[in-house]
Formats: sequence, C-alpha cells, structure tokens
Amino acid sequence: MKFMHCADLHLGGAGGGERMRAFARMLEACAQEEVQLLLIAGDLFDAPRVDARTADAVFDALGRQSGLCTLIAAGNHDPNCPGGNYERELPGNVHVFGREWSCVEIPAYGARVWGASFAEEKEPAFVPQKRRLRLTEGLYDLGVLHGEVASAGVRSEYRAISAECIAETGVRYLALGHIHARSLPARAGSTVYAYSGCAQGTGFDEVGEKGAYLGTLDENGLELSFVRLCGSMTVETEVDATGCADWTELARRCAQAVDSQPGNRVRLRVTGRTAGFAVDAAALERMLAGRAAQVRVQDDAHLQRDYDAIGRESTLRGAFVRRMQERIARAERDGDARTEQLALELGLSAFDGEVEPHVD
Ligand SMILES: [Mn+2]
Repeated sequence: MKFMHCADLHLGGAGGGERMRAFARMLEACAQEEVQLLLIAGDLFDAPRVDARTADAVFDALGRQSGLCTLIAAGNHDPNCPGGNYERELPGNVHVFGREWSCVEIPAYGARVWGASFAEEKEPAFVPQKRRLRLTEGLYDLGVLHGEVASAGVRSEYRAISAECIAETGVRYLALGHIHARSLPARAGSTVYAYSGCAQGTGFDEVGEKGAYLGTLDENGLELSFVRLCGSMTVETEVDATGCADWTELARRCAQAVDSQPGNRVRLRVTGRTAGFAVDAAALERMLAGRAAQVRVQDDAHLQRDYDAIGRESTLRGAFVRRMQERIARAERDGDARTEQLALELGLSAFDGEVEPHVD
C-alpha cells in the first residue's frame, strides 16, 4: 500500500500561486507513483474560509483523482468548523476527520486511517480516546494529525502531542503537520511518526527543499522517501571573510558563494575576521540582488585586530603581543600555529576585560 503524507500547504494564503503549483505537483506525483492514500495533516488552507475559487479548485482536483483516497486532519489555520472550508459537499474520495480521534476503514487498499481535526483555532492536548469499535482485522493502521510534539506536561495551545500518546495510538505511521520544517522519522512504541514540513516555503525562515513524504507499507515493513514539491526555496550559505584583502575581494567571494539562484531566496551569513574594513550588509545585498529573487545578508564577522600596531605599544598588552608573535612565528615554522593564534586572541580579549578571570 502506498501513501503520500503532506501538510501545511496554506493554500489561499500569501504567495498563493506558487503554493497551488506545489499542490498540483503533489497530485501529479500521486498519480505517477500510483499512490492510494493521501494524508493531509492540516493547514491545507491558510484560513478557516478561503476564497471560493481556491476551495473549489482544490476539491475539484482532489475529486478528479477518484482512485486516490484523501484523508484530511484539519489544522489550526483551517479548522473543521461551521462556515469553514470543509462545510460543503465533499467529493466521495475525500474524508475530513471530526474533532475526536476516529477512524475510516478502506478495505480495498488494506488500510485503516485514524485522525482528528482542529475544530477551532486552538485545541487541548491530544489523547487517543479508547472506544469500543468493531474493527476489521488484517488492515494496516495509519494516522494523520496536526499539532505540536512536546514532552508530556508541556503546555501548547496547538494540540500538544506526547510520545506516550503517539505510542498509544498503535498506528504503524503517524503523519504529522504544523511544524514547517521536515523532521526525520522517529519512533514511539511501535509507531513511526514524522512531520513532512510544508510543501512550499515563502519566507526566509523556511530554509531548504520542501515537499512531502512518500510511504510504502507492506509485509516488508514501512519505507519513507522525500518528494520535492517546492518551486522556489530559501538557500542558506556562509562566507568566511578571513583573509579578504578588501571589500571588493569579500564581495567577489560572496558572489561566488551565492552563484546564480534564479527564483530562490538567499540567506548569506558573513563570518570570520575582516582586516581593516567593515562588512556593509546593505551594499552586499544590492550587489547580489540580480543573482536571486531576494537576498538577505547577515553580518557576523569581527574586525581583525592590528597586531603589529598593538605590538609597538610600550604597555603590558604590547609586550604580550610581541611575545606571542614570536611564539606564533616559531610554531608556524613547525607547521601549526592555531593554538598560539587562539592564545593571542584570548589574551587580548582578557586585556579588554572580555574574559572573566577565575579568582581563588
Ligand atoms: Mn499549523
């Protein structure tokens, strides 16, 4: 049995076109991979009631893929509530869970899917209610849920989910939504659970490739793989400014690091030590603007100290620097002066009062 696990598509929200394209890509992947179950772990829509055109387009597309059984656990952005997106005649292959933990059996696919929806913007902690149900034997149990995995006792307004409660569900795989960063599969009892992350990021905070988990569950066990769905993405890169002679050289290094990222957002962090010039983040952003859709530069570099100038001082600090420079020169001849270099920097920081001495 094959399933697709996605979440947090936020359709009908800002950047709607790109999000809809990610949704369309997912349905294409489902058709191509002959997926039988689509588990949507909440925040399919960005708001409790999005514009009718978006909602119609989404349900029409789901309905057209009639062999794909779609199970939705609504999230805090799109609660299953009166007047909401889900209060309509749904296609026959689409099921939206109610507030209580319940299940749907799909014997044709050998599966039973458990789930619960948000009915309001906030929900208390998740508890898989034990009820006496007449369950068909021989079906694989899956689950779909929106909320925040947290240690038992941790408070969350967005349905805290503890590992204990995950284990109690007894499902083979629990498809989670709410956290936009994908998580690696984890285990609680006999249950494997994971966040698929959002399908399409829109801001600088949502870093990396976004998509869904494609799962296979059969007598050989559970197998999961990531499927990329996003168009544009946020790329993170770092440039070490140490050794750059001047601003121009740093700018060249940055341009090389960013390369060409058409359509993407780039987050560039400048680190290391600069000699005699300060990093101008705004100027770098302007210079790199043509290489990506958006560029944000974060300056974490420190100004390199002028050791020679300090060494000429007739102070204790100057004497310390002269002694350390001799030791560094010796160590460099022997091949490695990293320890001495660090001692020099720490020593100078101590002179500046940045290092707290231990007083016995
Ligand atoms: Mn959410």
